[in-house]
Amino acid sequence: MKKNIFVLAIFISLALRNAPGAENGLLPHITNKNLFSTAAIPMTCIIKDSSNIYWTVFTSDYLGFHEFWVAYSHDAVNWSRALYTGVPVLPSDNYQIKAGGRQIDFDWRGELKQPEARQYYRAIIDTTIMGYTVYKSTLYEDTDGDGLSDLTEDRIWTDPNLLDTDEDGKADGLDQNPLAAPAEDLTLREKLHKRIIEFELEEFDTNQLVVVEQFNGKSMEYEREAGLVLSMSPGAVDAFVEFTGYGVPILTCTVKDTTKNRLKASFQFFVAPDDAWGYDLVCRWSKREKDWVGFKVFNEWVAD
Ligand SMILES: [Ca+2]
Ligand SMILES: [Ca+2]
Repeated sequence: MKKNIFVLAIFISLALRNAPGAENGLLPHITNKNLFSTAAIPMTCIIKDSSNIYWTVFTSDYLGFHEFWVAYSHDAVNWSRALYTGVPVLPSDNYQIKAGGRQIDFDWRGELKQPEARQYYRAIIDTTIMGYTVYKSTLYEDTDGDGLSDLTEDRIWTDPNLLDTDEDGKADGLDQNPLAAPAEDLTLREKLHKRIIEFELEEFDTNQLVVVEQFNGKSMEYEREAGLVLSMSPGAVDAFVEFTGYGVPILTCTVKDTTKNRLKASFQFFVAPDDAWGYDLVCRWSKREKDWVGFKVFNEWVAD
């Protein structure tokens, strides 16, 4: 059970870990820190279109939800980068996927399994539709030339007309935190917020996009092994959930001062109202050890 492991783990890992330095130069197609690496494309299904171009179709929750992605090839050996389709994977027995000259059609066969629809929280999914058509041109369309298609930027709330949405010198397609520039002069409370969020991101074992709610109105980058992090103000988080529905993990960590130079943090991991957990902790900053010490975790809770 994650909860018990977590209590032990936070003591050990927070104590051992040094604050990591920001890592720049994230390259798409080479590392998996932002865009998919071609090497990581799973060849689960390969179809050929009328122009003899091969298409592989696979599913991923890289941009938050379980959706179809494609890549194409002229020889079925060397593949393009992964292209996001925005088509949700719905619970059905079979799909029929057809690559035409200009479009790719995704059709569900058989009844959608409504009881299983819980994992498809997306508000904008119309489950009465039995299929989607995606025009190939929309898969590549990248108005600002930052390496992310307009379709992708629509999903992750970056500006499709601006190469570098957060103006930190890293183009959106090379930026693991495309909505937040690195922050300087963090207060102790903000540093603890960042430390706890990064600890939880380390524990999170997929590359699914996560949203982090800004603390203290401070937009900041968070280090993570793989996958995007979207830093949003509390108001933007509400709007994001309203627009996309539930399903994308939202991490919140507020920090308050307590007596005796201690800080109290409250962490929350939210996916949906019935799928959330959190805890409080106290600790203090040791000037001598230049690290957080004396962790005490309490008030652990799980939504039911
Ligand atoms: Ca773009
Ligand atoms: Ca940027």
